[in-house]
Amino acid sequence: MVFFLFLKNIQYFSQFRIFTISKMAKSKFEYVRGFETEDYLLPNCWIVVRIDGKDFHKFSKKHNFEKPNDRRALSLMNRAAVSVMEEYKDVLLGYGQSDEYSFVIRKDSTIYNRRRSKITTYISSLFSSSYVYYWKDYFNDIKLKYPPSFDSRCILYPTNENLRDYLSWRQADCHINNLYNTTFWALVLKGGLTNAEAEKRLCGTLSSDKNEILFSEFDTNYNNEALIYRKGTILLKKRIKHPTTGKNRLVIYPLHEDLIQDVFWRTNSEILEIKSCGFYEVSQDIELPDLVLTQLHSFKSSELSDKSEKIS
Ligand SMILES: Nc1nc2c(ncn2[C@@H]2O[C@H](COP(=O)(O)OP(=O)(O)OP(=O)(O)O)[C@@H](O)[C@H]2O)c(=O)[nH]1
Ligand SMILES: [Mg+2]
Repeated sequence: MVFFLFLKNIQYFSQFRIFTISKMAKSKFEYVRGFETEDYLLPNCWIVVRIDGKDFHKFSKKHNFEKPNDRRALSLMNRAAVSVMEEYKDVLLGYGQSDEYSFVIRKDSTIYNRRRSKITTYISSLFSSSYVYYWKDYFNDIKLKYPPSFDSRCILYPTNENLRDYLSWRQADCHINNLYNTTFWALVLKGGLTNAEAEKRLCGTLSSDKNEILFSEFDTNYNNEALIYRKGTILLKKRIKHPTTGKNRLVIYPLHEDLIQDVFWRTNSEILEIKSCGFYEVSQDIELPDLVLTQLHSFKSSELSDKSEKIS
């Protein structure tokens, strides 16, 4: 028995390449490793990683983001999120709005032995570096004035209902903030109010009041505002038919739809069924989103098989 335990220990330590039969060879500092704590996530739960930009009210000002929404900034967020989803095959869905992105990792994932710190730090650092890497593709000659950073947290959801409610919460938040910001900036930029006056005017108003202000004072029907602003962006792994070659290609496809309703979950049933991707019928009369076109262009034949393996 003692010998058996001894053998097990050999196996354990050799994994960390510190095994040595002689105790003398270990440094006297080795004991500090014992202070490190393990942080394994519970099995069989959906893992959601949400990243959020640090001080983006300042970052957006410094870089003159358009108000209330800057299309370039949102597209760059989506591009960085695609990098994360290309790298991590267990991420089944991404949802982004404003300066935040949520990534849903399949509940049966064994990624990094489900170690919380590995998962959150790798995802936020890949997101941050991709944001910087692709900056010039979206902002052209506008210089990045300082390096942005994103925090990251990890939340576990034991049921499908909890997961759906989480995503519904983020999308409802997107709607509430966007309606507020759209009305606020209409009052300031078109109505000539100061920021403080606009804030006061909106204090205590309901959604219907804001809709009415937009409609009656600024000739704006909120329901006609772009879906990307009102619903945020849902990224899903989909097989689509390549428009020119006719071949099936696996891409990360952006949708700007209502994910609160059942129909979204029926149409994209692969998510809750924990399948690695679904099929997306691209209608003949719509153009593929730029985000998909860039993925198709970057698929050189050799890279393609690599990438497909990674994310299928
Ligand atoms: N003008 C403009 N601002 C944006 C846009 N997207 C995000 N922002 C700014 O980013 C902020 C994001 O909100 P928060 O994450 O709550 O605020 P934060 O300043 O990032 O603060 P922390 O996340 O706590 O560090 C918004 O309040 C806006 O000021 C955009 O498209 N246009
Ligand atoms: Mg933020």
